[in-house]
Amino acid sequence: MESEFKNRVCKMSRLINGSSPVSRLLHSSRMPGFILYGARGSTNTDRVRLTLAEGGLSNTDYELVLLNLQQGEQKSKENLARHRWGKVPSISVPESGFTLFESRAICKFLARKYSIPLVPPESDLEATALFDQAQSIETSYFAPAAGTIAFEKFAKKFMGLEANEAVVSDALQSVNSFLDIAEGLLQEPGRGYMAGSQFTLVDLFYIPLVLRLFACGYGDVITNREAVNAWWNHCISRPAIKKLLEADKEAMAAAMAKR
Ligand SMILES: N[C@@H](CCC(=O)N[C@@H](CS)C(=O)NCC(=O)O)C(=O)O
Repeated sequence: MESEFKNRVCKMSRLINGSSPVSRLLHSSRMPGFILYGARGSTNTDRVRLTLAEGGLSNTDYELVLLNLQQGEQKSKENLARHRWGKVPSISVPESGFTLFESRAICKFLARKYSIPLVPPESDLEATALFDQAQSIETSYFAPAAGTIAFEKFAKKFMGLEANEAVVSDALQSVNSFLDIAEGLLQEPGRGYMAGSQFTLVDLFYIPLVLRLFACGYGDVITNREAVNAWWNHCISRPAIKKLLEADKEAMAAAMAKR
């Protein structure tokens, strides 16, 4: 445990010596060292990685442990101790023994821990309530339908299974209805983002599943709507997000070339 922690301390040193706001925070606070347990190609893991990228932390600054979902490593005794439902992602903080699962809860925890300015201050009751409302909208009305499409058209391919087109069609209808409402919302004066006038974690929460919609050939649900398309372009033009997505694309291309 001690050498594991020292290892992470070394990994963190580059960040501590840097000059970003996060670097300065780490310099003046206790060593954070945490492990993110995730999986390659997991949209829920990517939600956390995007949050860390926005905070200026890279995967050389924290430890990313990849579990092989095809081999069922998420159902191992060790992972079930961290995540009772046997899924990814989860995080653990070796220093304190603290563990946490559910991607959105992890993102919020990390944003607050590292002062990543993507959540409203809890002292601002109304901004926090609007943020919570926007998050609930994403989780309740968007993610289940978009996740169904991602599962049917993307994940099933890797499992050697056929997509159920009737299920896809229903889910696509739900995504379209959702985006019609989002289009109106984003057109409200002074809006532009899902929780208000500024980019927050809620916007970031959409990114992995919207990318899946594009990957499955349904990008027009975004590009056909003016305000939704503008919102999406703002989200993916953010330097940290752009950099991570480009790196992921290159890594994916390299992995495919090796096959
Ligand atoms: N609501 C959870 C969903 C977690 C989830 O479904 N993770 C998927 C990977 S994206 C998983 O672990 N699937 C494997 C399994 O269910 O066995 C979150 O936001 O973290």
